[in-house]
Amino acid sequence: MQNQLKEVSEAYQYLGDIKSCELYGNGHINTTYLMVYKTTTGEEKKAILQKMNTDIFKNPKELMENIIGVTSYLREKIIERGGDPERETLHVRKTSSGDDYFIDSKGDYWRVYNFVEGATCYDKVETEEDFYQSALAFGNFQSLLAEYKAKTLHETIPQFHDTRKRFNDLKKSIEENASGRVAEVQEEIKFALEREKDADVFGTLLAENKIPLRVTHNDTKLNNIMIDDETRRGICVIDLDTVMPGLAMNDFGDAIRFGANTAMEDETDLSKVSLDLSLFEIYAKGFLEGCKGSLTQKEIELLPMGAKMMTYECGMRFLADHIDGDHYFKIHRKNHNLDRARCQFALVADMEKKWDEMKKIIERLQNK
Ligand code: ADP
Ligand code: GN1
Ligand code: MG
Repeated sequence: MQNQLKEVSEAYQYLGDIKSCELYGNGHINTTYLMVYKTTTGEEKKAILQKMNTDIFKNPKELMENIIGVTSYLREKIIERGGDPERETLHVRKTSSGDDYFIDSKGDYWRVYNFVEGATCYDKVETEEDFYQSALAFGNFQSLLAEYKAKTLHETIPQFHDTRKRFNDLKKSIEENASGRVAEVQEEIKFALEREKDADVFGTLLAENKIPLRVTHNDTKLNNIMIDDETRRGICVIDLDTVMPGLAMNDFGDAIRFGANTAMEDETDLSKVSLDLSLFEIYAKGFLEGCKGSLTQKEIELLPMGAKMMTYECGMRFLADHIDGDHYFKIHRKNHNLDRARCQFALVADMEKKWDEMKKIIERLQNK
């Protein structure tokens, strides 16, 4: 690994003298490093170095084309509005030879981003205001990209939020039972299979043209947004690997799944897991404001379903990965994916209990 990092740092040597490169952040997919370097003028600077996960993103060239396209577009919009593009969007740093990424001698793909200074990614909501600001920012991200040419975007992970596909994938994992764990997770399997009809809700509405495809982020958890340490605004949306055509309700829903849970995503004490209705309302308000009136009545009405759908889908993905033997999400302890799946399903169950209240909150906001 040291040799590999040395080779990569040489590819970016023009940035300056690399002082350190340490693992960083809590993402489940890429391998992220904080790189500290000294510029030729002696200034100490930071950058984010990432080894892209090419098992998951099978076409890193297309993935980087998406990211360059989206970040260049956002950059112009931010400049038009008098903002600071270095802090308000990701910016891919080129290699010494002018490429957007580096392929090392092992065939691994690397990229470097500007480090967003003076801002923090949170793994748990600390204040309601922060959560509201993150909702505004994710809503705004969607409205900023409303006119982006969706056709130019590659599908970086096919059928990423096709819940029916995720359901079928889970069934396949159960049949294959690669890790021999199926017998131990019967209760979780039952929970997922019992809700099969939910898996088709959005797919059916899409097929009937009742909801639109938009350019969405598709991975809107709280630690994919940077909150400015001073202004407390959601300053920069990060983790753009899954920006592609998707559903507004899913961007809303994934943020609720992660941020409006009273517990962490991998909490093992399920009595701590529940939907915080007050956070649900605050996020819905911020998201609608950020989307600036662009959502249809149907989309707004379906926001509670987005929250339930993303939680159910994510639970199935964690469970399938546990059954497969933990190849997709990074794990940090035994049964980590199972703990995550249980937690998602406990949250789904709580949403089902609070369903009428969730719907009433959205109706109230809709009629304001
Ligand atoms: P993953 O796909 O694995 O989730 P991310 O792109 O979300 O990877 O990065 C993982 C973490 O690294 C983020 O949650 C954040 O804490 C940190 N991070 C990523 N990009 C930046 C950046 N440009 N500036 C500061 N921190 C960043
Ligand atoms: C992954 O990359 P990260 O950690 O921000 C995953 C999301 C899941 C999330 C669950 C590309 O997000 O879809 O909702 O974990 N990203 C990918 O925490 O699969
Ligand atoms: Mg991330």
